[in-house]
Amino acid sequence: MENTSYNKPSRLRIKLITMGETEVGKSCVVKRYCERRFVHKYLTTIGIDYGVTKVQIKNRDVRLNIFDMAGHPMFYEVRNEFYRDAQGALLVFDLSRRCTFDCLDQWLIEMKNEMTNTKDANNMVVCVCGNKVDKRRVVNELEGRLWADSHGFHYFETSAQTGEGIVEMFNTLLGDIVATIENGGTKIPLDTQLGFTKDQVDLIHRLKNAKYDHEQLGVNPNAVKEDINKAYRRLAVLLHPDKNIAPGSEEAFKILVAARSSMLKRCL
Ligand SMILES: Nc1nc2c(ncn2[C@@H]2O[C@H](COP(=O)(O)OP(=O)(O)OP(=O)(O)O)[C@@H](O)[C@H]2O)c(=O)[nH]1
Ligand SMILES: [Mg+2]
Repeated sequence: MENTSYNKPSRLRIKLITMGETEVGKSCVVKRYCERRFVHKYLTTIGIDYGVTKVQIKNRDVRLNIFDMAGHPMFYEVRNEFYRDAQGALLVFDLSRRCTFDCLDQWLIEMKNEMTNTKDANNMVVCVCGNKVDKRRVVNELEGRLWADSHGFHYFETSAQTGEGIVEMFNTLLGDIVATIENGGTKIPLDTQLGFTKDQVDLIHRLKNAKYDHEQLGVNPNAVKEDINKAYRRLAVLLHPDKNIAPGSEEAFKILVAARSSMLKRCL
């Protein structure tokens, strides 16, 4: 029999869900994309909000079904049924509230528990959305990107209030879902390597924030010349400009050099 769904680029149906703590702005992000407007007044989602919209992605007509979940724990029993068969998810946190970022792991656990088919869970396209970028942030972009990157997810920073980043995020998410469908349902792994590792970022953070030179170098306060130089060489490799393009690495390298000099001076 002729495979009409392949010959004729028929209308696709996509199921998208939103996840994330209550009040992070999930409903507002969806509204901004679908209706191009913003609602200041907070109206918590009761269980689930369903919406459908038609979009064009990669020259294909797409019927987009959005299941906007309530983030509050009391609605768990209602929302848990809607994970099944979802092809994509917006995992939203509020850049101005750290606890909503710290909870992202919990949302992944809930998603994996509810998506009984592991294959579906692994092929789900996920966009991590740091929302409320218009407010004073407490989670920095690097932390967000690293978390998303380590899970093979996209990362976007958005504001449902101003509209910043919203269209780009949906275009990327939906484009990837369509690509997954066209690939027979298997997600194409993301090439989201940041070009640096968590160890490198942690080192930059330590060098900038540690109070004493020995803490910066990660050695004993009474370390001998040999240990100081050994620690220095190991860390210098991690910060080498050819190997580390993480933001702040140049400044961190200068701090490292200064820490080594001051410790060596005390050894004389
Ligand atoms: N400043 C600012 N406020 C926002 C933004 N997005 C949402 N809000 C506000 O945050 C509050 C919560 O937004 P909702 O979209 O209802 O949050 P939700 O994540 O859907 O919450 P639940 O349905 O309870 O899970 C509302 O008062 C919004 O006006 C944003 O980008 N910037
Ligand atoms: Mg909501």
